[in-house]
Amino acid sequence: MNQNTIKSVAAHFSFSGALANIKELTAGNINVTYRLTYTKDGLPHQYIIQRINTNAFKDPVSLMDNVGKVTSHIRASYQAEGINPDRRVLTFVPCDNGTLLYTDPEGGAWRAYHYVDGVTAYDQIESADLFREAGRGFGEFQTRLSDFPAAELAETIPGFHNTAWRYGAFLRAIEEDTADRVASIPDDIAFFHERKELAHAIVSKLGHPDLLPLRVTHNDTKLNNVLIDNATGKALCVIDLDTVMPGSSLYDYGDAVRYGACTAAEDEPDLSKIDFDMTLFKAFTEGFVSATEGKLTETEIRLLPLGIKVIAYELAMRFLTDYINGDVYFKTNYEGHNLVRARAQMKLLTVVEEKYEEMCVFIEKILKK
Ligand code: GN1
Ligand code: MG
Repeated sequence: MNQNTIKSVAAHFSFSGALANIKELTAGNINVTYRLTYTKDGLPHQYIIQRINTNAFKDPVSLMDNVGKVTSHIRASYQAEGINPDRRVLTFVPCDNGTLLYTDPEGGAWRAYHYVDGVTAYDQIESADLFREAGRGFGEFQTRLSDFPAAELAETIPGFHNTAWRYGAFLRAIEEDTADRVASIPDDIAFFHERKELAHAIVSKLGHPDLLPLRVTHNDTKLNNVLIDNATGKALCVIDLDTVMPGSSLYDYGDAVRYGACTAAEDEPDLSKIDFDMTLFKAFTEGFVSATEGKLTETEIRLLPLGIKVIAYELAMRFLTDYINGDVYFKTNYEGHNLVRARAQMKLLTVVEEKYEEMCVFIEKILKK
């Protein structure tokens, strides 16, 4: 996107000082993100400005409404404990229409927030202590929103973690075969049919208050969505709140472990590098369970490992569905990128299946403590 476009969008937000620098940040798969540096009285002020992908998020107004409500709730909960919330929750910047959303003349939807300094969003983690912290961070997010009325939140992407619905979308993509790719991937497709019971394993139980209650969930708990304080190594702030919706805690837990305990990148083409690190699994689980103490039901805790399986299945299937559809949803960097991503997640799922019993044994130990 050209710099003048960014400048003209930025002019609609109440940023402090004069714009000095624009840098694109390329980590996300969905939105387009820039870091803006302003200077005022010789001091830098940094902001993030993002164009919301309205192909993925059809209703940016409701999305920003969710984000506003959730961040206010979390901010108030820190203030009530006398904790400064500035680095614990994102602070959004209003634009000149008084809301958190600016719509440009072409219909592009933009929002902005204060950049949190002195933190790292890790793409990969090797230290168990850091991953334990990430578990605490996402667990704390769950806990701080446990008294938020889930029904007040809009579903920003309907059916987002409804794995059964995702399986239906996969079947439709195969049926339509718009990009003419189905014939070349029979084994990949069979992989999902063979495990079709996973599509229903969580959704069929969700909504029962004593078993799997409906909760306010983040729904995109990749490691790089929790900011870790460089000075203390502690989890500070959960970011990327676009998919905060009512959902199951198992998906939040499962997605974080799927991503963080994998020994390779999410799109690693060399499948031999993909393994699942049990030490990291244990560390995250300890952090998450301790930060949600008293909030999760025994059934939820017992089913945490199922969350890892189901989310790996779901994401692998989403990548493959997008490949079949001709790469219309996820940003891709090269031809076949979605197929590589799908195969990496499929390999990860097979490893998770092998280690599943061991994970369940660990959970039983935690429950007995
Ligand atoms: C997308 O853009 P990013 O990285 O925050 C996707 C997630 C996937 C993830 C896989 C709205 O998230 O569901 O798990 O890619 N977000 C959306 O990397 O579809
Ligand atoms: Mg995201």
